[in-house]
Amino acid sequence: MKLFTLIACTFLLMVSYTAQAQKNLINNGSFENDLDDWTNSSVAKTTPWDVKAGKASCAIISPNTANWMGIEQVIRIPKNTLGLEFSAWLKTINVVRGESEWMGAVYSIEFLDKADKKIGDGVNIARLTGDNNWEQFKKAVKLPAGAVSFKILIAMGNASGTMLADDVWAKVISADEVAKL
Ligand SMILES: [Ca+2]
Repeated sequence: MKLFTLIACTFLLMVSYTAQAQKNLINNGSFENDLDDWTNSSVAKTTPWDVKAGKASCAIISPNTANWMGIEQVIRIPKNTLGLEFSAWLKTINVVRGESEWMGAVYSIEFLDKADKKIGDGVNIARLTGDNNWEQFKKAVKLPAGAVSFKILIAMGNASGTMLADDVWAKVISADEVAKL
């Protein structure tokens, strides 16, 4: 009986550890709650017509290449985190970028220090042009020194056309996974 209790407790601990590791740090990354928790959200809309999961996705429709039209979220990094994995499902329709190579339908991360200052150049996870069907873009990143939070950006960066996004995720990865990076 004692052994059974021990096994049951170990199992419960493992389940709760896994649940912790699998937690999405992004709020409303599914866009099921309209654009709640996203800043600068006036440049985007949620749509029920073309979704990856659930009942809604996020759409950014840009008429020309003159502006940066992006939504953002700043998230505090949990204590003792060594690395994070970012992912999102993206789709583009007829995206034409401006002159510079960094322009396009963009999914990027910036790490911020305790003064909310950007550390380094940021990490680009996807930069799309043209037509692309729903595809998941994923990148595991080792935390730079001094990073306290990260900013997630989904944007039509000086590009015209339509970008759709759904199931935006950021999760803590284990020391083993970070060692492999
Ligand atoms: Ca959704």
